Amino acid sequence: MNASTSDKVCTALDTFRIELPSWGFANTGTRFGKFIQPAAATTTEEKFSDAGQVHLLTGVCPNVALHVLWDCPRGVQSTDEIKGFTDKYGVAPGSINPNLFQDQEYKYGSFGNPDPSIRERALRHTRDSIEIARRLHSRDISFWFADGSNYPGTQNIRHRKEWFKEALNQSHAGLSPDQRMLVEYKPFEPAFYHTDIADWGMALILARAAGPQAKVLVDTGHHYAAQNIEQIVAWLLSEDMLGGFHFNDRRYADDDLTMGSIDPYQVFRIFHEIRFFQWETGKQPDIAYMVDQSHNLKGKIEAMIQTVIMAQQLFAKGALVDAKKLAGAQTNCDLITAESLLQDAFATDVRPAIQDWRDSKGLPKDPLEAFRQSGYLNRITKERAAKNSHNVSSYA
Ligand code: RM4
Ligand code: MN
Ligand code: MN
Repeated sequence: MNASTSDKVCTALDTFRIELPSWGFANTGTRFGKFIQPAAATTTEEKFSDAGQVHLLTGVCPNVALHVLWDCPRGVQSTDEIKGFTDKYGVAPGSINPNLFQDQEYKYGSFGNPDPSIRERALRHTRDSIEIARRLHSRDISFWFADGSNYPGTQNIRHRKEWFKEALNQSHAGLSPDQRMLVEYKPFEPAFYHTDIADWGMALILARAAGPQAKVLVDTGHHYAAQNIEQIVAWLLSEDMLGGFHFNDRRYADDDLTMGSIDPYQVFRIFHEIRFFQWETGKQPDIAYMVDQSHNLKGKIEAMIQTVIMAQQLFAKGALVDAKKLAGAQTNCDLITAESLLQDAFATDVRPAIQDWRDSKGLPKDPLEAFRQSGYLNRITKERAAKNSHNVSSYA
């Protein structure tokens, strides 16, 4: 690798940060069961502690996303305790995720529920979540809705859409000027006939209706197989409506596997579209990069470190595409040249340059090995094992 290539990698990495999900450190499973890990985090404090380790060793994960029902058991009152974790563990609260799917009341939906009193309850939870975000100095409130129906004819799709518009608009009214609202979409699960916000077009319409501080969140696992995700990204960028990502990989559905484990080229193409947009327009879109994964079988902290390493590699490769040459090749319809520019960047081994970058920041060259050497896992396994043997987390 020549010096200018490694410069490009380093400059790109300087700008790259990725937020970790608190729930990625907790015991999770499938609808068939959970395999309990003795070292899994069961309290919010333990989640901060584990995320702090990932940040300590990678240097690029200063924030932890929180799920209100799982991480703020006392609602707004929980913020006093959580505030103290930032200094203690070196990571600050990131996006706040209202939980509008777990309570019994939400059986037929939250903002899309035909019962106005349940919609009102969902709105109250949303307002509390915005207040939690304000107290924790979190900018983004990130909405994912499980709303939908399982059988044809059982719900009025148009009415539900209007209820969503109304409630998201009312939620938006409660934001502080510096806060944002991210609207996530997902085609199916848990609803298997219709989902109220099933795709990026629906999320876009609802985000626009909500107000100027609302943007769309792309969870890479929330698409039908073979859907062109980078095209969605390109469209959202050009509409100034891309707010952030939930990264994970999948083979079949919303599998929540490790980023880049199945199709790293997909993530590369997403990063490339973002870089290309920046190069062409000179704009710096405000995009929150976040992980949304559930490590059922892998060790949770190791899986998270592995994810961050992969994210950095793919982001760095995305920065190696020669945008000027690519623009020329596209204009001339020089197909092989254009495609090769992407393929060559993707094929570049950026790992040595990333190691140098880590070294220059005083970070371990191999964060995974450093974690294994640190003794942290042994310590928490001893501390948490007895408690975890009978503790089953609430997350699916
Ligand atoms: C959903 C969606 C949300 C996440 C929940 C746990 O499928 O991806 O972002 O918060 O799962
Ligand atoms: Mn998600
Ligand atoms: Mn998901």
